[in-house]
Amino acid sequence: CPAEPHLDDPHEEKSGLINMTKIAQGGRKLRKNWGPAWVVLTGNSLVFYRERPPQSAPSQGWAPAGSRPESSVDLRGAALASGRHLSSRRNVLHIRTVPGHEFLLQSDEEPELRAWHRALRAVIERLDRE
Ligand code: I3S
Repeated sequence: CPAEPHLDDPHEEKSGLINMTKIAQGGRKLRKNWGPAWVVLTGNSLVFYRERPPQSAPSQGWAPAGSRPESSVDLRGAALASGRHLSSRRNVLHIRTVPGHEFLLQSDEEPELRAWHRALRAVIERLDRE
């Protein structure tokens, strides 16, 4: 639909393996559980997989057939901030979605975290303008 081009926009903006923990679900604080996740940023959401989907899997656009995401959040209206006050780890990014789901993303590689920050900010700002 040309009037609302990003309402359901599954094209991949960025993907990669990054350390992640969920810290809140619907506004309720959760115990941290850091671990690597394969994260896919699309035109309107952030999708988490337990591991990288097999490269050989026949692709349906960005979503490899047969792989099921562990979770997925809508980024419309989400807030993005440094997570340095929320963790002792370095290079931490804090994401809070409108329904109150909160995540930390972390990489030991600063440029990697900066790239995620930029890509997420671009998607969230674009959704804000729509
Ligand atoms: O923010 P917290 O609660 O100090 O986070 C640390 C704890 O979750 C700790 O687990 P337990 O309290 O369940 O043992 C984790 O092992 C740490 O990694 C958490 O802190 P960092 O600073 O790594 O985000």
